[in-house]
Amino acid sequence: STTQTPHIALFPSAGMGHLMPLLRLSAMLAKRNCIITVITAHPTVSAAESDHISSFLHRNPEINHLKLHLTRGSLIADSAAADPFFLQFHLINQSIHLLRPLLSSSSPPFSALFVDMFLVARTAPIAKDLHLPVYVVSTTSIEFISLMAYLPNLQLKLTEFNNASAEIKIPGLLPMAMSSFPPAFLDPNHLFTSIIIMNSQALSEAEGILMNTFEWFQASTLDTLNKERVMTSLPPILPLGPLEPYHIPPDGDHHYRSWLENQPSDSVVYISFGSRTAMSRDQVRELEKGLEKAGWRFCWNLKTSKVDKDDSEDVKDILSDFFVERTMNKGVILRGWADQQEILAHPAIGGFVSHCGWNSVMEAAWQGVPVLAWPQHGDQRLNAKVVEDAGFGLWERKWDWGVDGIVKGEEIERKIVELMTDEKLREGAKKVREEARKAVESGGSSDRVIRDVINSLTL
Ligand code: BUP
Repeated sequence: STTQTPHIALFPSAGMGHLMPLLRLSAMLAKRNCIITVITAHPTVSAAESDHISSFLHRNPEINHLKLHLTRGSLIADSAAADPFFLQFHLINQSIHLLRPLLSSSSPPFSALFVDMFLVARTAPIAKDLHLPVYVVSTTSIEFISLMAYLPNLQLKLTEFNNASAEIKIPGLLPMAMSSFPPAFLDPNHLFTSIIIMNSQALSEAEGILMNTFEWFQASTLDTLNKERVMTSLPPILPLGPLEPYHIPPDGDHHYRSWLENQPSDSVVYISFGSRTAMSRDQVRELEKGLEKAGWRFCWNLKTSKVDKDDSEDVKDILSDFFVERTMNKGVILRGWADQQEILAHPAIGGFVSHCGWNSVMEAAWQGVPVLAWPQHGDQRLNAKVVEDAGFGLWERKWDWGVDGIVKGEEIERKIVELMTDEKLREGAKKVREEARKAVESGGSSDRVIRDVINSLTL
């Protein structure tokens, strides 16, 4: 057989947490001489997504782009109330027949489809029909993918488990507390749950799951799942992370960059709850108190709505006057999109208060920044556990998901001080960084996985 350059179609779903990892993977594959076409659904939910797609393509002119124009078909009954990102997953799936012409008319022809985990069920049959191998791109942890894959089995017995202290045993993983599950999983009619159930059953259609993690980071879990094949519904898990971050210079005035330049090393706490978590006003007040009392410098990525287009309020209307006055020289507040990986890479950053979206976890690992885990929803509790187990994070379980209501300023103060002063944690984070870099360098475990995947497409 002749060796040829593979042409790979990458198809992300909705939200920055799904878009960024697929674009990172696209850039990595393009560097390794694959021909890359990114397929994106339009219109996007957030301005961050459309802006980012444009800048990314502008900076990577060798990457091709195809648009899938969503048809506003039949909306589901409670669409007004539904999470706009879940609704978008649903809309993309409804318009999925538009994918076939995009996949079949390309020149050179495609060699494979790499698709987001939330789109595999509807795209795999199309790809198979066109004789294209499918790889799933995971945007979450192994733990959450495994839970997804196992969810159809659990659904049958959910009433039995309807008890927060119960533990669930998923083959190949340590027992998980029922409280780690997204509460939506208890409701099979929830849009998020139904999307996950549909896609989890199709995971086995894929040649493998490309996972943003690395061998050293989760060695024993990978071993059990891949070697002992305890979960038949999962194809091989292919750890090729941390996905290499790229830098896109932000437009406009970003005073945080010059501010960071003037701070001593390891002196600043970076706070972010990701691209789609809006914090309540009461919780913002307590976080203000905690930050002020803790006394460390801070860089706070503040979001007050789920979709960025709605983030129109002025910082002055969100934060209290007292806080702004008293901490003026101590910190910066970020509004709008910032380059998080660039912030985490800055030597001034000494700790990260994070919701533990999986991309954020991997970025913290890549940069060796200790994490204070404060999961909010979805996969984040399971991710927080991974951070804690890997020895570079603290996790106060009773804070999660408002279990005890609003977390008080004094508690936040105590944990931030711990985060910034715990030497063991800092050492742990350095070690994780070191191993992460080893994994992606030439001959490292993740480098070998990428090579193998590319090779499998050139034969
Ligand atoms: Br906010 C923000 N700049 O201002 P996660 C986020 N990011 O670069 P999420 C920025 O978006 P899901 C900002 O570095 C990460 O790569 C951040 O993904 C970047 O959380 C990504 O961390 C966010 O996985 O997504 O957004 O909650 O819901 O899919 O977990």
